[in-house]
Amino acid sequence: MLTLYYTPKTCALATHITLIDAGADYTLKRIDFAKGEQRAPEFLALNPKGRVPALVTPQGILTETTALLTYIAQTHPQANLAPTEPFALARLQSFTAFLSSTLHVAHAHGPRGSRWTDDAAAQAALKAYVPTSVTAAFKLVEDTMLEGPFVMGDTYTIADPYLYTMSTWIEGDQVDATLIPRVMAHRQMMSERPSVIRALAEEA
Ligand SMILES: N[C@@H](CCC(=O)N[C@@H](CS)C(=O)NCC(=O)O)C(=O)O
Repeated sequence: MLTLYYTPKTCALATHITLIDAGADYTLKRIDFAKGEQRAPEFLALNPKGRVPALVTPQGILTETTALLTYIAQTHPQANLAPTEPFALARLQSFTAFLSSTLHVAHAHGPRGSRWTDDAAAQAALKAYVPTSVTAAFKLVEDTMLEGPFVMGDTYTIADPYLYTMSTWIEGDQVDATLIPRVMAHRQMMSERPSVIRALAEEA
């Protein structure tokens, strides 16, 4: 049994969808940001980073979406959610690492500027730049990474729920959707998948 700590409308959705895609045996624990539960002592004892997602496995707790997605794929090989051939797996990880380290970080400059500076004017500047920096990251995905119809081409992988999750933030980050039609088509396709519909219903 796996236990996913999540908060609705966050990057934890990617792991949640992947658990369903994998056919994993899982349970959910909701962390309420409005109540500051991510900084409560009980949660910090589990995940000192104070963030979601966190996944409790029989071997211990795992954090960082890229690690969680790979772990779920490799422990459920029958679901075929990640390649095993080294170059193909590295290409997949190159994509998920870009989402984690560039696109997600650009997004976080909006709601979480206090991670980088305590200067109110600097925080406002970081926030004001979000439409520019997040659009640039999505443009790179659109033009150079998304093979179509799935991220890695004809085969669905863990990259797909991860891109879908980030693409649900497009309107909030004031990204011009007309610049990224292939990303928007991928989002529409994903939103019709039973695993995505079920994950969203479980988080509602
Ligand atoms: N690099 C981490 C980022 C995790 C992260 O920043 N999660 C956000 C939600 S999308 C969070 O828990 N924020 C709570 C906070 O900053 O207080 C990952 O990819 O899992």
